[in-house]
Amino acid sequence: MAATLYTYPENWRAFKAQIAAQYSGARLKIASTSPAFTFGQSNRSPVFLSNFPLGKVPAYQGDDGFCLFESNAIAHYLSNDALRGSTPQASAQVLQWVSFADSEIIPPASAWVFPTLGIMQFNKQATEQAKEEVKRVLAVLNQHLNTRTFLVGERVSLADVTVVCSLLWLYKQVSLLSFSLIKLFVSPLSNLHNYHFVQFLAFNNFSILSESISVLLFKIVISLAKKFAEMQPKKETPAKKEKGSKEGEKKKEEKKATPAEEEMDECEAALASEPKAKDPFAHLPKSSFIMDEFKRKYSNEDTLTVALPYFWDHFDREGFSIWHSEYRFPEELTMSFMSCNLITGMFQRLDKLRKNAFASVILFGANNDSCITGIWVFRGQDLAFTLSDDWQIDYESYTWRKLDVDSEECKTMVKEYFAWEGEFKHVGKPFNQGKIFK
Ligand SMILES: N[C@@H](CCC(=O)N[C@@H](CS)C(=O)NCC(=O)O)C(=O)O
Repeated sequence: MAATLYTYPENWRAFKAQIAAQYSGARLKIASTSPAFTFGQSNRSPVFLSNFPLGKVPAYQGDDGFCLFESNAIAHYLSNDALRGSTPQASAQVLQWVSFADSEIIPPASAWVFPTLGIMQFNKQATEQAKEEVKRVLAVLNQHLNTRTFLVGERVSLADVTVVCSLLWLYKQVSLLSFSLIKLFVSPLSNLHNYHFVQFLAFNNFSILSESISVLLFKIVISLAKKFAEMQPKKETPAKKEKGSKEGEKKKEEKKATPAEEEMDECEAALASEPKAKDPFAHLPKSSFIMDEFKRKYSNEDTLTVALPYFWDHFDREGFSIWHSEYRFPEELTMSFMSCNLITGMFQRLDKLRKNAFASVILFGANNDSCITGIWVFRGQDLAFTLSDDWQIDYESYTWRKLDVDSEECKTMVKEYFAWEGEFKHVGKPFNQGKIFK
């Protein structure tokens, strides 16, 4: 059976139905752009209104003529039993969370976000109240997820789909508001953050979404960081104070600034401006091994003849450690492009570790038969992930084994992973369609 879902592009309510259909295998055509459907026009036409009297989207029409409005009902209809909850208890719990999303998340989220879109008049007291309410509701979710992977039972259900979609909208909209949301949403609510945006959607990489949620989340965090950086009082540089007629030249000079400033990206800028953000490596004695210098060699020179000897000549075994990583759920690795997203997403999320870590990670194998393993060089003798909440997102999905830096095994692995060639005996698979990340 085929069917059409009328909506507008990127409608989070329609995502619920689209994701449910993707899970259950139901075929669904999306009519979201003209000439098939023009939101604001098509939904006001007599023919549309005769099927959907509210004139709202998403709206579902089966090829058999069956029509349905209300996004939750459409998502329910497109689901399979597993998504709906296969026991009376589970299906009631699914309904519980679907209702929770609609009546607990959406109203305060709307009260918070609508004024910023000009849809509602701004009222400071109402906004503050809405923020508190969102925070309270998300804390409930966070608590629930403390010991669970999914909202209901041990697998994805419509509860996850619905709650995630209602949050997706909130994340997207509020990302325009203020950096304080990073604190509100990302740090204290780490269970929620891990669960929703990384574990669930990112792992499943829904093709119906215009981009994977992990990328979206990354963009949101970046835009929050940017917003925050913009909000910070600008540092008055001497050059600026002397503002004279040669504006153009001055600007160029300012731009040169210090190498540190030059290399700062938005994330780092935000981090740098955070009140007293602690350097998690501050307790370690200074090391003679400069990661940046090694990385420069590695990027610019031949690996086997220059970068590798440089690495071992300069490696500081007291100040650094070497680890082998292996993805724990290879059976979940289906399409290799998804696995690539998983790895690049991880690297993006760990970007702040850039000056203290190096990794060469390889996706071995092909679609539906692959594994992800890698070699990591970390500052210190422990895994760095536990030093910051932000870094823990991916780390539990891997097994980590510290290598004896003097062992032959370590030497071989470092050589093979750095050079992306060799037998990779420990992988136990031919190194055929491997994809490499560093
Ligand atoms: N509760 C409904 C809400 C649907 C709804 O409000 N849709 C809006 C767009 S998000 C709409 O189509 N508005 C058009 C209109 O009011 O004319 C659902 O979840 O499907």
